[in-house]
Amino acid sequence: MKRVLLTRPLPERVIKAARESFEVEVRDEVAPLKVGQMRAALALYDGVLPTLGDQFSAEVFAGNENSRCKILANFGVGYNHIDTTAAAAAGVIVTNTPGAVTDATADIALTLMLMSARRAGEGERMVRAGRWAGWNPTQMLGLHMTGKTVGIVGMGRIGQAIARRCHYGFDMQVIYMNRSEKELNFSTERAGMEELLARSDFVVLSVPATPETHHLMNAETLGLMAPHAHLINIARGDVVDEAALIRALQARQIGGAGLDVYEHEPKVPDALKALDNVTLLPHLGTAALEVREAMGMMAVRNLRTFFAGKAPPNKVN
Ligand code: 8YV
Repeated sequence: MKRVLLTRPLPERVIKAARESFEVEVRDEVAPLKVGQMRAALALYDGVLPTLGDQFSAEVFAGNENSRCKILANFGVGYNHIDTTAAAAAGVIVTNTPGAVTDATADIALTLMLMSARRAGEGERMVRAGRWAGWNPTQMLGLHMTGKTVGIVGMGRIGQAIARRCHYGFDMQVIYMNRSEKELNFSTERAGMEELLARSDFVVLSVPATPETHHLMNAETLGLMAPHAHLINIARGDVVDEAALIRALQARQIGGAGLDVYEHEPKVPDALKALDNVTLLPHLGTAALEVREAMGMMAVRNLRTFFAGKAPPNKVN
């Protein structure tokens, strides 16, 4: 039987499914693996099911060209924590879990759009602190979302799911930026970054973290957003220059921001926490049991297919 390591305690159903096919070890810790532990994992297991935070960098693969482990079946769609080129060079294939995460992540984007536009976090803090003195007609006025324009940066599966929710649920106009044209069942407009930023009431980031998308939102691009517009990031922290965003929020240069991801997770700068015009979530994108189960089952399927000698369905390198 192949030996497989699950680097975190995953839902029971996933562990059970993995145990049906493999000799499984479940690491009972929530902290990410350290370099030495990743190197040991490559030597001791035939396959590893890593998660966000396990930084499989080039250093981990260096000198591991003949490692026992031949597959990293990542739990999640984003795999920027794995150096897939170094993995390939070491003879390790990498798979991910597209599809399983789509709806839940799109739901969190909409949650952040509404929370940011309608000042929900700020209002909740006010009630909890006993600072609410009663209703008045001009109190805590936010931005009305229905009928507005959303600019979606990255029109992959998640971007399209966000577009559908904005169109069907909120009657919004959808502009998007993407390498290729996407056909949806309703009218959308493909635009360049400058135009998208200037025209959008909401800018939603749903691109993978790559060298090209690193700090895509920076002092200059934030400066192109409308002063009432909200920036939503459900992608990866790297896509936004956090220091520039803090300055833009402090100066009230944009309407607000809703973040599920951060540049140095789980560190969230105090300057960001001190601001009222930003909604901060702890990377909740896929945090629902059935979603995490579906992600895990997909990763297990990738492992099973690979060990059956076939190409796994979600190979990325
Ligand atoms: C996951 C995510 O929770 O799928 C992704 O890329 O960002 C998340 O929502 C995480 O990756 C789990 O490893």
